[in-house]
Amino acid sequence: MYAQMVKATGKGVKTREQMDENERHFQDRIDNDIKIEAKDWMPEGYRKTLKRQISQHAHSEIVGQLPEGNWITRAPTLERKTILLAKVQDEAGHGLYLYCAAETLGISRDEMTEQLLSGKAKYSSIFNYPTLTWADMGAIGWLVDGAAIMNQVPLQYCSYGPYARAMVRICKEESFHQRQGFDIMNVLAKGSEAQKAMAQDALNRWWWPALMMFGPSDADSVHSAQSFAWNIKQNSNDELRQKFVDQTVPQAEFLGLNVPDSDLKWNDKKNGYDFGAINWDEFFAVIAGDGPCNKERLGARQKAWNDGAWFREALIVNAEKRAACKQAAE
Ligand code: FAQ
Repeated sequence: MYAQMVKATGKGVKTREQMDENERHFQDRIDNDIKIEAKDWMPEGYRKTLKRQISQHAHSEIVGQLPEGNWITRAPTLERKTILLAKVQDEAGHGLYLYCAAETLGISRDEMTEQLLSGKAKYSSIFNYPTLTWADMGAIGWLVDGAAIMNQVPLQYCSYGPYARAMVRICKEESFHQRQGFDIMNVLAKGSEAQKAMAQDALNRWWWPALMMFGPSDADSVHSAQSFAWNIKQNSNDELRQKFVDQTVPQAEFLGLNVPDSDLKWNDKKNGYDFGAINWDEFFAVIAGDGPCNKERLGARQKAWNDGAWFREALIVNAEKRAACKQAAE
């Protein structure tokens, strides 16, 4: 229903009359909530959009390990260390499910990696900010995983089966991540003055980048109209951002921390918060490669790729030897 609504108005989205027979049949399946599977016919644009979004999502999970990975050796207790280690491992798992989902569309892991390392493929803007204190582990779990869940819950119901199914487990794990982050913030916010100040400082630094995670404003979102029509997206960037603000502000109040936005105000009429202007210049600079840590993040991924070259070669040689042995035995 929603898809049809947007389809009629979306820029560049074909009307029913402009579609050929295959496209009409495909759209009927989408509109009837029938999942599209890897071997089904699909418009090239649908395949391309999904390859782009799923691979960028996978890259975000993998690059997203880096800011928190930095803190595994510095976690304040053994318990916090094991929790953080498990979380960072979960993110690696999410990346792998997502790479597998993207592969079903006909793109290889090597191609996706090449696109990440060459800068052709994006990853989430949020991971280009530094993690300066332990409170950043709290802020990332609470705000970044919180924003990720807000965006990913609807993706469980998106039209592409492999992506939707990957999201189910990912969302469950993100929920644990969000809670552990909130728990870190809660302990710090209820701790000494210095700990509370550390929590406030982390909130100050992560709040606005977390709001940017939802993507450009609806007016500037180039892919939304078509993604609505194909039921890849079910909520707009601004809708999800608003939901996130409405959900998170009361949590900050519970923690006794101040959201760093002097324009933040409850609006009875819309039953939600009004909030200040986002610095879109900063967002576009970060996604163009000019954030505080872009070079460091890509440098780390490049190093991991180079360091793993001997292992990839060994795997190929091993596979060839095994195949030769099998052939000789036949
Ligand atoms: N960062 O037309 P739209 C996580 C790009 S997972 C960078 O609105 P769309 C877990 C966009 O790609 C976080 N680039 O695009 C975790 C496009 O450029 P392109 C990742 C962004 O696709 C937690 C251009 O701007 N989640 O955090 C961003 O319809 C903690 C125009 O934008 C996902 O990827 C951004 N924030 O909507 C891990 C979810 N926003 O490709 C470790 C799946 C937009 O044409 C620790 N993705 N761009 O060159 C989505 O839902 C969508 O792709 C959106 C963007 C909503 C992100």
